[in-house]
Amino acid sequence: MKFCKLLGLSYLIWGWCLLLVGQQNKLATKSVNLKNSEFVKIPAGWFTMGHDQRAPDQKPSHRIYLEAFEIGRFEVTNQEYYQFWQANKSHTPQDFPHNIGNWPERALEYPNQPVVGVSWVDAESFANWVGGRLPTEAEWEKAAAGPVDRLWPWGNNPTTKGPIFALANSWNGNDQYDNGLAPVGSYPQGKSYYGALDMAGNVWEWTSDWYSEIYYAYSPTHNPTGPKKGSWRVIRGGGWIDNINRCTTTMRLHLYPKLKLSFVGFRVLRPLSPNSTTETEK
Ligand SMILES: [Ca+2]
Ligand SMILES: [Ca+2]
Repeated sequence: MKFCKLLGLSYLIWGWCLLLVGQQNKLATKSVNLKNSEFVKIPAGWFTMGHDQRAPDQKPSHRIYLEAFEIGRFEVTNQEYYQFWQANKSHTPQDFPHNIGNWPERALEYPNQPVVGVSWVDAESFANWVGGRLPTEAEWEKAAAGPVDRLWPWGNNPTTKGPIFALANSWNGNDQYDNGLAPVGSYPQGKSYYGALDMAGNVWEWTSDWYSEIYYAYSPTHNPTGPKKGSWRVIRGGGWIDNINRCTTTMRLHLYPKLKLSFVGFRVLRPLSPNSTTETEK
């Protein structure tokens, strides 16, 4: 626990150094083209959230029922965010001249890398602009772990050694993208039960929930949306700066929503009709 808090504090200090508070202007309503094929469907049904052998804020593991939804197969890319940024003239990502690059130059040079340096508000605004929203913690975890309770999106072993077997972009992962971002979808063998990619590693992903370390003790069983208020928003999945053991489906970290960091991005969720197929037991 102390180790986790220290890591969280170091992220926080680093984050404040990189902080940019964006101007929030009223957004245009034009939509960007996101293909249906870039979303994966998650049927309504139950899954197990949390993990009794991991950090205290992941306990207790508990059964959760979610209505059907679809979630981005990929993390939102520079190319997609660039359209939003151009249309709205606001929500400008942070510059990282020493590694990731400056905006918008990096969007044009690396269109398929995940957008980073975006605040929670930037992420939620983009998601709304394309007709969606950020996933809740529960939705994110179900999309990553599936109904089969995987600790990593692909299974219960962290990885197989060697670059051609890499399943995620993590720190010192021998995954061909050490110390930086990988284009989204670079590890197809690391896909989740439902087919979502990079749910472990590459970038941490904003969720819509406020953070509470004791939330799992009193969470509702159906469609939980997190505490009603808080100071930090939850990020999930680990990133390129994290060891693979931190890139699990149950790992929780929290950040001030205005922070714009080089290892935090997001993906978009869209609700599905209640008539969508219910999960069958597997
Ligand atoms: Ca790496
Ligand atoms: Ca990710």
